[in-house]
Formats: sequence, C-alpha cells, structure tokens
Amino acid sequence: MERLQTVLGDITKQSVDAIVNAANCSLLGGGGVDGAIHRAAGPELLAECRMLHGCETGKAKITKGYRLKAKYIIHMVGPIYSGTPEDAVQLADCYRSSLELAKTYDIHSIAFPAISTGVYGYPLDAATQIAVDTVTDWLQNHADYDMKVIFCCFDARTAQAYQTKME
Ligand code: AR6
Repeated sequence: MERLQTVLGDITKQSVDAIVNAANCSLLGGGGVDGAIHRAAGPELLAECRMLHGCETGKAKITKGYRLKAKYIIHMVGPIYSGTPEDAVQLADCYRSSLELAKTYDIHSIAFPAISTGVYGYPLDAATQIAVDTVTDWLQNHADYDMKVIFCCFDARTAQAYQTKME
C-alpha cells in the first residue's frame, strides 16, 4: 500500500486515525481549516484546547477528535511566512513534531492540510516541497512503523502542487 497519498477534499471528512489542524499559537480556533475543524468536531474541542495553554510555532499538541471520524486531532502551528530561512526550519519542524506525536499515540494514518499556505502566506510551491521532503524522510527513517500519510488538499491548485512534487 502507498504510504504517501494526495487527496482533494475536506480534511474534516477524512477516515484516518488523526487529522492535523493548521492552528495558531493560542490553540483557541480561528479561520480556514482551523475554523472548519472546530465546527465539525463541536464545542468540546475548544474546551480541551483551553487546557493546553497554547503551543509554540514549529510544535504540535494533540486532542481527541470528538464528532469527527478521526479519533485524534493534532494541532500544529506553522510559521507565519516572513521570507527568512527560519520559515523553512519551523515548517519542517512542525511536520516532524506531528509525526512523532502521532507515533507516541499509536496513530497509523494521518491527514495533513497544506499548513501555512493560507492565511499565514507561505508560498505554495516552497511549502509543498518542504512538506513532501520532510514526510518522506520521516517515513524512510521509520520504515518499521506502519504509517499512512495523506496530504489533504482543499483546492485543485494545491493538489496539483503536491502531485508535481510527488512524481
Ligand atoms: N480541509 C482541508 N484543507 C482546508 C480546509 C478544509 N476543510 N479549509 C481550508 N483548507 P489556513 P494557515 C486549506 O489559512 O495558512 C487560522 O485562522 C486552505 O485552503 O487554514 O496555516 C489559524 O487559526 C489552505 O490550503 O492555515 C491560524 O491563525 C490550507 O488549508 C491561521 O489560520 C491552510 O490554510 C493559520 O494559517
């Protein structure tokens, strides 16, 4: 079975062990995919998020999935694009943090949105390259761990960018 896949769709509808949220440091919700996840999971999600006391950029925290099909939500905070070398370091860090956290929770399938490429302004092509390279490296370094990764793209342009990088 392919360990890495691109799908076009809504991440809140994915049948996976965990979906990843493009959160902000407060972890208290927002627009974009964050808003969609909070709406779909229901108000208990915000109650659990309040107890997490935020999250640093490049890191990730986990909650239950509540009304989602996914058992867990991994909230990862991508960088706000600044045009400095730090952006790429932080974006790669948050993909790695999410995968490490997933492994700790015995998660074997995970869907990522295109973190930082919406409100946070990261150029799509550069962010996609980092996402694909970082996840591919992690899967290679954990060849003995069964993990399926889905890049869940909300629009055709994003899906095209991922497909190009994965060819
Ligand atoms: N399923 C999958 N992808 C989605 C969905 C969905 N339901 N909805 C949007 N996207 P963004 P960021 C895509 O802006 O750039 C929030 O306010 C979207 O088309 O959600 O990391 C947070 O609270 C884009 O491709 O996240 C933060 O403050 C991708 O998800 C801030 O935005 C990411 O866009 C985070 O900004």
